[in-house]
Amino acid sequence: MSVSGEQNLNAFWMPFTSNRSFKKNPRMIERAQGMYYYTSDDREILDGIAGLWCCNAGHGNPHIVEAVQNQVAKLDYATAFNLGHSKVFELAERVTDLAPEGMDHAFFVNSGSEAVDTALKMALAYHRIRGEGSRTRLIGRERGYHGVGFGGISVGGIVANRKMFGTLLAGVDHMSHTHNLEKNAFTRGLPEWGDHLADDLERLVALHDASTIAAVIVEPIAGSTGVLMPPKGYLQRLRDICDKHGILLIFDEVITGFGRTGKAFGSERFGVTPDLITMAKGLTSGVVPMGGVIAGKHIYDTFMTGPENMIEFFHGYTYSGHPLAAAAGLATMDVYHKEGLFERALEMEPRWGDAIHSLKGLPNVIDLRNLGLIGAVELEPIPGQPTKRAMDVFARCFDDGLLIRTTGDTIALSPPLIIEDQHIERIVDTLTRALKATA
Ligand code: PXG
Ligand code: PLP
Repeated sequence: MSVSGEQNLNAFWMPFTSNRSFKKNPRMIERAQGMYYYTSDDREILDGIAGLWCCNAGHGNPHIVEAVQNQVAKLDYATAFNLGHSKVFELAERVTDLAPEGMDHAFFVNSGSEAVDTALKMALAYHRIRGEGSRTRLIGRERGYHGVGFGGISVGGIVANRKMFGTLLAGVDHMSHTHNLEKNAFTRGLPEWGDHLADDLERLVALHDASTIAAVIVEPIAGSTGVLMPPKGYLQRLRDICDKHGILLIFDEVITGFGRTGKAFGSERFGVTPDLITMAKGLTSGVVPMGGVIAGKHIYDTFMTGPENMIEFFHGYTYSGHPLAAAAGLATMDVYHKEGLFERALEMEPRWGDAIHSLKGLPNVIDLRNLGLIGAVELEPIPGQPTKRAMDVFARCFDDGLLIRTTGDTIALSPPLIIEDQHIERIVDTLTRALKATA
């Protein structure tokens, strides 16, 4: 604090933020409860994005708060390298119970980015152990987001996240994305057109040869790049092509996990089982940082084949399986289960979809998309000023008591799964006012 009582914002270099604009006109959050944030001047802000796609159980859930408080007093830290504490083993069981059949093992990390790096390394090592060490190539997709580690930005497909950072990982290629407004605008749920886009993987197999490809990573629904729904049948077709060529399929479920689609994982919602699932965010409802990878039994068993006294996977983080994160994760699983939040998301989906699609016809709205408790409003960009229109709507909404997220000129919505009809109405009313005011 400065002598005048004004806080100095200069020292903190803010992530993914235009630091200079923010520091001229800061938006400071003081506390949160349930569906709401409260600003430092005590204005109530409806959280339309569950923090950042993570607070699926809402803010300040007393069961989760108490579990973390008790844990910090009892066991603050213990390494998971050659030591164990019971909660992390229990969490692995709870989480794999929610995963598709045969996905029986969970590895813990601290974020989605670390989860992605971990899954990519598991895929490479898996092939190497099986004597297929030539499979070193990793395939991502245009408009994919897989966090900000070097692995994640290499397989990711966002040019701004890549272009500043040199040559990235070698031996990565990308399939085409699936977003097509000419064919699919204003679709509810999954679009009909586009499952053949999975065949782009065959093009890469023809180019590189399957014997060089280790894994394909995709988000079941691409979140950060504007909420892009997989066309009907696309994910299954990708699975089939991977199987045909011995390529591992990784679903990055950092956003689609833990009820966002109305099921535990997008894999279940879409009926397609990958070899590896990455997770984070909703794993602890955002309360303590934690990510992880869920591996199929065939992956884990492949690693468990060398001499028994040897480390099987030379990988792990100081905070892998941190006691506070494990306690938060366990309490979060309790809340999801006791409050039936995944079922609730599925039950709310039709009303949520109606609300999103009621925005059709408002100024500059060129597409509306929804599934589970995810919604997207795509806006016509202002010519020569991409992202400005959406940022203007963001600023208006915030001043009017609603937090949304924008990416490019798309508004993304992903409320806590405890959302009620009155909150949905408020989201629609506030967005309507903002869209009209910024037209
Ligand atoms: N994979 C996916 C699919 C994600 O959505 C990550 C990996 C990385 O997770 P961490 O915990 O390292 O951030 C993410 C993160 C947005 C937005 O605006 C989304 C994310 C992060 C920041 C912003 O949609 N997702
Ligand atoms: N850098 C140094 C110097 C370290 O000693 C360690 C961990 O021991 C790391 C980086 C990695 O940190 P973390 O395990 O938290 O990812």
